[in-house]
Amino acid sequence: MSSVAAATPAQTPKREIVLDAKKFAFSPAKIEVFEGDVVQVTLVPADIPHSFTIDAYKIAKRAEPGKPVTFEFLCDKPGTFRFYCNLTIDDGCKKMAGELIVQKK
Ligand SMILES: [Cu+2]
Repeated sequence: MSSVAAATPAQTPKREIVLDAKKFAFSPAKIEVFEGDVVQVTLVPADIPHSFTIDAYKIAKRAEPGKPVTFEFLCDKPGTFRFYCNLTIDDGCKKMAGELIVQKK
C-alpha cells in the first residue's frame, strides 16, 4: 500500500482512498494508515445510496450513485475502527462494513 505515489509537499501526509460501495460491501474493506495521516475518502456508491460511518471519528457521510462525495479527516486516534453504512433504505446495508486501521507512530 505504500507504493502509491504522493505528489504532495512534505507536510501532513495525505492518503487518498477511493471507496466503492455497492450491495452490500465496501471496496477496499480495509484501510490502513498511520496516526497523524489525513485521509481523503471519495465514497462512490454504485447502485443505491450508501454511507461511510465511523462512530469513534464522528463521521457519517452519505453519497448517491453518480454523485460521489469526497471528504477528509485526520487520523488522530490509533486503533482499529469499524466503518459501516448506516442507511436503512435496504436491510442489506447492515452487512456493509470494513476496517480502518490507524497504526500508532
Ligand atoms: Cu448502504
